[in-house]
Amino acid sequence: MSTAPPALTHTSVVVIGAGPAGLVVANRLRDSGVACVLLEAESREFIERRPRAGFMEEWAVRALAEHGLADRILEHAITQGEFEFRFDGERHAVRTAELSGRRHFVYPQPQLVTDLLASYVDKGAGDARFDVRDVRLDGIGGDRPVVSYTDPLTGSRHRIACDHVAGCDGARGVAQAAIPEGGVTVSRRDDGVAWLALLAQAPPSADGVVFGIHERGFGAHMARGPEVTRYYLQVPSGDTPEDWPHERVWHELRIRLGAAGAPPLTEGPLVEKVVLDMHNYVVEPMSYGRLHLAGDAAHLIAPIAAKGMNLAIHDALLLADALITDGRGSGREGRDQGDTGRTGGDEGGGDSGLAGYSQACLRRVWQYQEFSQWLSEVLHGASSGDRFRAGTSRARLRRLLESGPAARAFAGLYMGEEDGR
Ligand code: RFL
Repeated sequence: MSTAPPALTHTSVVVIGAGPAGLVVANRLRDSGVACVLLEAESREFIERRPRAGFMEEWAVRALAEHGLADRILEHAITQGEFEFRFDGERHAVRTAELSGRRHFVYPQPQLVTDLLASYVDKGAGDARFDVRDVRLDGIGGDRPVVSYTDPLTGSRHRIACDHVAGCDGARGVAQAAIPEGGVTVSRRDDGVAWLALLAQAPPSADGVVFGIHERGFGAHMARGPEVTRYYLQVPSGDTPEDWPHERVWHELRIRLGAAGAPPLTEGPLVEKVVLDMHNYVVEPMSYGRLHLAGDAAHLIAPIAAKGMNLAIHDALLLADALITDGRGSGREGRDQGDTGRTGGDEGGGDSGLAGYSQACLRRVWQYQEFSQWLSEVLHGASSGDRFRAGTSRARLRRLLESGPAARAFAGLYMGEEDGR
């Protein structure tokens, strides 16, 4: 990368955000010869360490593998095919692999980001710019958008004209906010609870996932690796991590995850402690003019059913395909010189791939949002303080433990269907 690029450069696609969504889009475009520039607000070192998701659905791993992006996952990830509910002091195994024919891959998100960066930047010599400041989008409703940013080293402003912008900058990015009032509809739902998300430097105390359902609140255990375990504790909205010192966390986890015959929890230092407000939103449509949102920028889903990263990958694969088709259709493959751009400013993308992008993603998005809401009620009903909700959520739980068809339907959704049903 030149240290002094001209004031206005041109590319086919500017990808904003180097999370799973942006990195999958950038890798696919680079591999298909579509010119793109990837802009990331944080440093490479930071995003390679930021802890988040851990579960990948099998279809997502297979889809990445088809594009040569899953070698390390297939080599290193462990797979899981069952989990446990604990309530009333008893343990109930749910054999999700047996019920659905699919497994979860346990692969930490920072590791996936590291792999995708290595593939795009180191192996593919893709154009990625880190630590960029004040990213701005202009002209997204027209046919030649411009993305500008400030270079952190020189302080100078750069402008990139492009055919399309992939807005992959997560829930707090600038892409969604750049859409003018009324351009899209945002539907929101607040689960009304908060979770304390914890990473413990301690070996797992069970083989995989344990969901503890308790009238004091929900608690969870998720094996992440031989020395690291993720835990969650439902906490009152408004609580801060400081309200939850080490002793209080472990005391509460022991109560909520306790059951006859369960091995004791192995304690360890809490290396991450964040409070998550469990809320959800969906932006419809996911495209506005030449801006196409993907991942958390387009839809946030509380990590109740571990769906967010999987949806981000799904969007990214579809968006990349549509952008590649668009690039081929208009003969712009590999173009890095500007022209006057297309005419006709096709709102939402005039080409069939891009025109269908939003609808193709939203089907899976709404399926996963619905499943997450359903599971949220199962997990939080007991502690709602409402006897009626506690009763109905217990009935849901019993049904899925006692009825074969209900268990199979649940496992299919929990593990993620190939076609997003
Ligand atoms: P990301 O990962 O947030 O990446 C967005 C990137 O954009 C950058 N950015 C900007 N760049 C340039 N200019 C700007 N103005 C920018 N503003 C932001 C950010 O620095 C970042 O690098 O979004 P993406 O790619 O859409 O991926 C979404 C996933 O990260 C998210 O859905 C998951 O982490 C959710 N999630 C889980 N999903 C799963 O599928 N399985 C899980 O097991 C799972 N566990 C979790 C989770 C999320 C969690 N938290 C922290 C909310 C567990 C937790 C605790």
